[in-house]
Amino acid sequence: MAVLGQGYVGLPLALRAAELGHRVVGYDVDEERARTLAAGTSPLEDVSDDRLAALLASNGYRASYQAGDLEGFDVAVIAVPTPVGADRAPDLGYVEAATRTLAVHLRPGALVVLESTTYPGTTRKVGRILEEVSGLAVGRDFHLAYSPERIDPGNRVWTLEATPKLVAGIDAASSGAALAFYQDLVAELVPVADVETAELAKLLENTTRAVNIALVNEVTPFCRALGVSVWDVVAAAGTKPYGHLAHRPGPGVGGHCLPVDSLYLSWAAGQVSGRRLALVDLACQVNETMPAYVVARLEQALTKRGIGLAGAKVLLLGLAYKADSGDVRESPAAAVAGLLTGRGAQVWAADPHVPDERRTDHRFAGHRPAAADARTVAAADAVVLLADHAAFDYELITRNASYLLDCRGRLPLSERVEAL
Ligand code: SAJ
Repeated sequence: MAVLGQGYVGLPLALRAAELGHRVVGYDVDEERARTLAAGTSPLEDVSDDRLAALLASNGYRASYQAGDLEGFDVAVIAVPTPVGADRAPDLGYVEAATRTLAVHLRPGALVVLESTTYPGTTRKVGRILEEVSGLAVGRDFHLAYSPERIDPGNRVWTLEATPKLVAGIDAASSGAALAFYQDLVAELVPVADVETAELAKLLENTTRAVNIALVNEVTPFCRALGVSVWDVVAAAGTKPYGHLAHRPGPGVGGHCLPVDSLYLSWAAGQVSGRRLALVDLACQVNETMPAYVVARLEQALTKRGIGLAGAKVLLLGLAYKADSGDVRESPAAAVAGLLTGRGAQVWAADPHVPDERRTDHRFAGHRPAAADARTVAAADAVVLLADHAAFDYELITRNASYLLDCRGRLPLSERVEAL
């Protein structure tokens, strides 16, 4: 079988299938990634080198960037990125390219499954490309299904195997083939009526989360004006054992899931029904205002200390989009850094999970990499906690910071430590 895309979704799936006896080609267009994998080095914290090496040695798994290695696949899973373009509309470029590559090697009787998060209609579009390139007929000559990925990097409880998996075929035979493929890979399969339902369910899962986060983000300035801690309000509401799902404010909603999936959902609604989802678009806007709110709070605090934002030395802690991650995609830290340098602040940033070479967002351009050590913390006019990595020494930081704005509600408050 083949898995196209060897990232945080495709690689765990490929190795799991190999461990269950499939002979798997892990295909990636990134030659460097394919070579690294072939050499036994895992690019993922969730996949050990030992596990990879064992499957390479047993020939259960093979990494490749050569499309010819896809020849003769019986099952192929497409797990490539589905970002938004500069126009904030879905960009299916990776999906279409992977599909065209795969189609050349499509043979009768094969099963193709799309796992990438996408808008309703994409799986059928994949089917049309497969037909166009191969000359085969979807349904009649090959099976086609959709099964959205639910990989949560770093989650040791809800692993690939443990997380219920939605599966929908474009017809009954395709559903059957896909269910047969996944049944040994995951503990619980959830057959779904059709591919559009499965595509939409995945978008709804993540958009629900983004909208709920937007609600607590929107309530944050109100709590501040009221003179109450939004963190106390959230914690108190969170004690309700039914009908309430606690979410926490933050400096913004990053990652390649929530902000992107919300845009896919609203865009799709606009395309199909002529009307985007106003609530979802507003939630995205609210989440996108949080970096400016963080900077406004910082400016208030510095002004109170007789320090103007222009020229102020600000140390950012955590550039990743969330704690204990090294992923900076859509990270609100980039927006905060850009706003601060735009206002003339001198910005330092410490993030042990994000090496300098990954700070490529243009808004990081004006900042200086730093360590969260006592001297650096003490030298800053203000410290801002954006991603609350476990790796930070919070006792040292709070002891040495002249002012700290905690955007994650993690630290005890004092006259030098404030929270959103
Ligand atoms: N965030 C908040 N407040 C919250 C929760 C998250 O501000 O209460 C922020 C995070 O800091 C981050 C962004 O939202 O910037 C997204 O955080 P996330 O915890 O949702 O993490 P993701 O983006 O990795 O989301 C993934 C999703 N999983 C899949 O799509 C398979 C999401 O459905 C999961 O709920 C989430 O992981 C998870 O629970 O870890």
